[in-house]
Amino acid sequence: MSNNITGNEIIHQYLRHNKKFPHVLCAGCGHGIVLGTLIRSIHSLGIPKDDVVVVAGIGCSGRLAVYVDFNTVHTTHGRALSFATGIKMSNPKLHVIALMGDGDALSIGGNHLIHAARRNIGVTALILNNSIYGMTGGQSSPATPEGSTTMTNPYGQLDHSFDTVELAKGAGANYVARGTVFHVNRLEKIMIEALERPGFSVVEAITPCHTQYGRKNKYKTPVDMYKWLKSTAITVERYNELPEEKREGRMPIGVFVDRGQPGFEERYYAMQEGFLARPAKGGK
Ligand SMILES: Cc1ncc(C[n+]2csc(CCOP(=O)(O)OP(=O)(O)O)c2C)c(N)n1
Ligand code: SF4
Repeated sequence: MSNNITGNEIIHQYLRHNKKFPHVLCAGCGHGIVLGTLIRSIHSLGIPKDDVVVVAGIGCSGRLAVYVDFNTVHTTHGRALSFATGIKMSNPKLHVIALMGDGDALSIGGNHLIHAARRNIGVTALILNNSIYGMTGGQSSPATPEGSTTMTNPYGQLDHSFDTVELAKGAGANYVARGTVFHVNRLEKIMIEALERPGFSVVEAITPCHTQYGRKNKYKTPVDMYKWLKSTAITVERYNELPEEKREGRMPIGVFVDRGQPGFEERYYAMQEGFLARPAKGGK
């Protein structure tokens, strides 16, 4: 199916416009752009709406599930992947997307993330990384860059920050990619691949939170934040060619892992079939 879908068609086909609008996102927030790429990816793959489940945690990012006309669950903070795992196991034909903020996925839900990756459950984890806890007022998250000013670290964040890609790679995710909301077409391409792949896919979408992060740091306006994404992001291929000293301050984007291994649910049901095919004890 073509992904030439107009804004008007998106509104009528994919959004619950009569229930949940106007939306809660600040002007300049990147979360809506991520949602747009997700909707267009699903549309261009021709996945029926009834076969899609968006499972979100709590946060500004978590609110996105409320707006879309798929099967949706707005779950508890940090537990989107537990719900998503149960849904995928009970009906493997569904496309299950766990939509989480960086606080949701890497802090309170960090343990679930590494074990979902280790297990390689067939879920797409979409992590909206805005470097901060947006909804609750700008506390530091594990993705807040070291040295940044936040509500809880007014003199600068002392902890090192997690690199989501390295974490997902190390834990064994099947497909790992990073994009930004400035590079929308590239992000959409990544999203399409992630939805098509078996096993556990992790897509980190870098999205600006001007309200809680940018204003306390060097990015006074939303435009400053988008300029920052434009100047910082570089394809992983180009990044790998750079000498070590030139990598400082650059953020590689693109696909980092693409293993194509079967998901946990596939292996589980294959094992079950194997058991069922065995002759009953005492039988001939
Ligand atoms: C168990 C639990 N702990 C804490 C909270 C409070 N809480 C709600 S949203 C949130 C942080 C959201 O940050 P993030 O996940 O990064 O998403 P964002 O709002 O930035 O999109 C927190 C701590 C909660 N709702 N439930
Ligand atoms: S607080 Fe930040 S993450 Fe939340 S809606 Fe506003 S800009 Fe977006």
